[in-house]
Amino acid sequence: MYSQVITLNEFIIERQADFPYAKGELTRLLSHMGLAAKVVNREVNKAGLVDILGKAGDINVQGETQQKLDVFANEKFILALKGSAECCGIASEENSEIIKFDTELAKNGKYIVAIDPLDGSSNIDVNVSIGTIFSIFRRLSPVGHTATEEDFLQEGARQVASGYIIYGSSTMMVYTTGRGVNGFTLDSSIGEFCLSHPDVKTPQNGTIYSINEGNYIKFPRGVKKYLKYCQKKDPQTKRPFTSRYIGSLVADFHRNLLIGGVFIYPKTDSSPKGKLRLLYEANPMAFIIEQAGGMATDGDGGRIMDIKPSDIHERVPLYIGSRNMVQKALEFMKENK
Ligand code: AHM
Ligand code: MG
Repeated sequence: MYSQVITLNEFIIERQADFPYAKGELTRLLSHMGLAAKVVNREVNKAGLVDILGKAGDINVQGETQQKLDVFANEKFILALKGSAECCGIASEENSEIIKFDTELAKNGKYIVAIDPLDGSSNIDVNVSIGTIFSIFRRLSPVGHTATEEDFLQEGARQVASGYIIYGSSTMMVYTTGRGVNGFTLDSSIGEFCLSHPDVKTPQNGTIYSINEGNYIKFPRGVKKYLKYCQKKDPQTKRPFTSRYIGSLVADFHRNLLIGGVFIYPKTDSSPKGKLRLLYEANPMAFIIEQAGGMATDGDGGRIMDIKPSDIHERVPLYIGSRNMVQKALEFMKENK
């Protein structure tokens, strides 16, 4: 049976019409992200062959040094974004400073990108899902010059697009430009991301909570109490909830987005800002969850996307997912200060 397949590129070109003044720059940028994702996906799929193909640092048959996968992913996304000619700079988890492109073409790019090229990298060696997370802003500095740090220190509410790629049992790209959330699954037989999850909406209520309970002793009182609430039997609210934690933000987030749940990475006494990074982990996911009808806060009631960053690698506590679950967790936080 023939059914109409919409590829990522067709979809983003079609969607350009949603922005009457758009000149196709964001479209090109997003399609370059999709291309780099395919290259990284190919390498991720080979990760299990490391004993055959060689470890990071080894020389392969072509005389090239094998790279660590996160370094490889970082390079591929940087190359793709530089080549897109729409992006003038990048902030990456892999680089302590921002990367300012200095070619004439790139200096004329209107956008900057914050990226975690390979999130959940501790899961690579054990064949568990990993991902890429990205966030796109319009630059503040004048076009024609190199990017500045201020370009990256904007509130998440000013993102023009964000997304993630999950390298899992299938590879998907999920993104938003502020007009809903759409997901594309990579069909490796044709090498294209195809629209598989149009207009994703996350359930208002879920039955999954995702948190690293190994850190329980260090959690704020409100989180401890919320966890007890999740575990308490109450058929009316479908409790006890199910605990699911992969340790790859992209994979935990993706599951909860589709079937409903809450993901929490709270602050602790030893990490007063939590672990996750605002620019390339919390903000892009917050944009997606809000567009899907969910919610993202820092646990003190502040909206993630309202935070004005002061450092490109700053961390933030993250409570994200189904609206009613996040709100309930916040209630516990407020009552147990
Ligand atoms: P990474 O960017 O170094 O991979 O760390 C981020 C990851 C997230 O994907 C995940 O949610 C979290 O760290 C897991 O941390 P922990 O092992 O402390 O639970
Ligand atoms: Mg990360």
